Amino acid sequence: MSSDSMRPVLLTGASGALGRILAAGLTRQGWTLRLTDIQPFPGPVPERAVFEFADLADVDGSRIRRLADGCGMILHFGGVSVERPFDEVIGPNIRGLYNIYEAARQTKARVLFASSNHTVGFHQRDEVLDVDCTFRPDGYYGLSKCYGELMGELYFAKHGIESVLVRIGSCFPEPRDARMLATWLSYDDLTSLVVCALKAENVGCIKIWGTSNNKRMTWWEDDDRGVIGWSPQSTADGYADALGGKTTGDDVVEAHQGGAYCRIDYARPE
Ligand code: 15L
Repeated sequence: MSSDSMRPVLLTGASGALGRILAAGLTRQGWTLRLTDIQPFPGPVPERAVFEFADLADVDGSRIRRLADGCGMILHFGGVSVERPFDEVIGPNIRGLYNIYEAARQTKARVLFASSNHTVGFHQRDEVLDVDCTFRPDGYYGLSKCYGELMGELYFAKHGIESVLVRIGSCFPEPRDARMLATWLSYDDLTSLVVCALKAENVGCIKIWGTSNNKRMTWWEDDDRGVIGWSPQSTADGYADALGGKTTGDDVVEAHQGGAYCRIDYARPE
């Protein structure tokens, strides 16, 4: 069942970079949002939105459940969003995921889970992957995103809770280096993806590569975007001349899709 624009949508991680883009973009398009984060919302809360603090890692997940009550969909952008030590990741990204999916189960909401390319970061850059490729996380953060995707699959198989699992590449205003010629996702394409996920009927549990229409460098193909009718309009291709040479010179970083995340604590003997 699609989420109608009369029902509120819960957005976690609302105070983060992508949360703020979505809060602004979705309310402009007429969606009513419940925003939540452990950090205060920077700047004025948009019209058609309310903000409430919540800690995803709370052992008692009742606050998230209350926030999700009556929502058609949970856009889950909260949690640790970069590589961090295990003890920092476990609360928000492991316990937090459980709280989100329990809230979805009890309220029958669809989940859009902001997963990451770091679920597959240790694949080589000369591979072209489809969404059912082997997980190769490049750190504890990427590993927590694998867990999130599997949580989505569990809750669909066992409870029929629908999920749109989006493996986001690099979502920034513009691509910043040669790697992002493959991984870039524009803010407009992110917003249109979320709107497609909100409007689609019966999605099941699907996986989508969250990148713009980058053709000059492509590592990822064959996903489920057709199920929600998403077609990204931006492309990093026009940045190829400016950024093609912007590499690090580090063998481990440049060999792998996850880039710099692969290098963190890397100790494998060559
Ligand atoms: C991510 O998953 C991060 O959230 C983001 O900050 C970037 O590092 C991005 O991946 C990337 O791989 O460029």
